Amino acid sequence: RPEYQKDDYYTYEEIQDYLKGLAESYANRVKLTNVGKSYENRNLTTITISNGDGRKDKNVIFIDAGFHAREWLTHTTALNVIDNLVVNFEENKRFLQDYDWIILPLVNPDGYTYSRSGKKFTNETIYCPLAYTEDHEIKCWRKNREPNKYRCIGTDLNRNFGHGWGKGDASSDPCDSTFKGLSKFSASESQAVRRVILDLANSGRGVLYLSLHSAVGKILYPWGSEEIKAKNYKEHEEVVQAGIDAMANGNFQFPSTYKQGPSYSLYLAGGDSSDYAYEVGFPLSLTWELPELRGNLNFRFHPPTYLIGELVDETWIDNVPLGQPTWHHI
Ligand code: 0X9
Ligand code: ZN
Repeated sequence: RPEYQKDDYYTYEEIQDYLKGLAESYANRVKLTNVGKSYENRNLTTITISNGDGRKDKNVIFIDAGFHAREWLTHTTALNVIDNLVVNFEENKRFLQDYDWIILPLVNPDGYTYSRSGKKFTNETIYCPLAYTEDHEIKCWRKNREPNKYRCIGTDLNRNFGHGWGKGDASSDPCDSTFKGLSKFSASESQAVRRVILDLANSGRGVLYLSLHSAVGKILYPWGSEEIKAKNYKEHEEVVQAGIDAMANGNFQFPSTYKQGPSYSLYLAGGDSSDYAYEVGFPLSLTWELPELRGNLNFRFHPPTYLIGELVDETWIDNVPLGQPTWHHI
């Protein structure tokens, strides 16, 4: 049986192997779909997880991770969700009673692979500045790896979506870390995520979109491209606060101190994926910014491997009662 190891970061190949192993061992509850290819031709693979009861009309929770190459904790967290729903099925099957879950654990495999390729820093925590404009450190790479026409490499996939494209903190300079791309959805990776989002929105099954990022320690809801709160912001705040409270009350040495708010409260930036998912019909749409701190240690995007276990466990609290969330399409 494939078992998810929480003591190191998986490579792209290890993630693919892990997913394939699950599909073989749990064929009645797991389905893999290649939803696109990265610029360098790596597979973008979703895993669809059900309880195997054959119902095809359930609401869907769609989670993605790894938009930004350096945010290593995000795909690790996504793998932990997968592991809990598939391998720890007995403990968690109530979460699959009314929902199917679709998870895309690595949106930007080229950028991630590149960010691991530095010789010097691979096993070491280094502090990357948030607004990184020059790629002095391979490990701090953020964008995809698609060359731009004249100079510099990479598009910021979380500035490449169609809603509010180019607004706020989104750059037109291909050398910047927040380069929005030559046009909306110019990157094959953002096209792939859009296809999944549209599929689920159009069928009316998509109820929660959750995009995992790091390392702000804040859970964000629309909008990010203008200073307006989502129409059903109260529903967002309720759902998010329940999660934040559960994590704060978890039995951890350093209880987390998440905040929440609309995306623009972090900074105004158009073209992100959660604004897009909300616009096209997901009634709940979140950007979950994992933390950069544990106790006194600030690790920003690269938690030391000994902390992986507690950081991912914190995000999966299964001893709270299942509430009855409500939502309204906008
Ligand atoms: O800038 C981003 O894409 C996200 N932060 S990160 O540090 N992970 O890069 C935040 C996106 C939130 N959305 C907006 N502010 N529009
Ligand atoms: Zn990010």
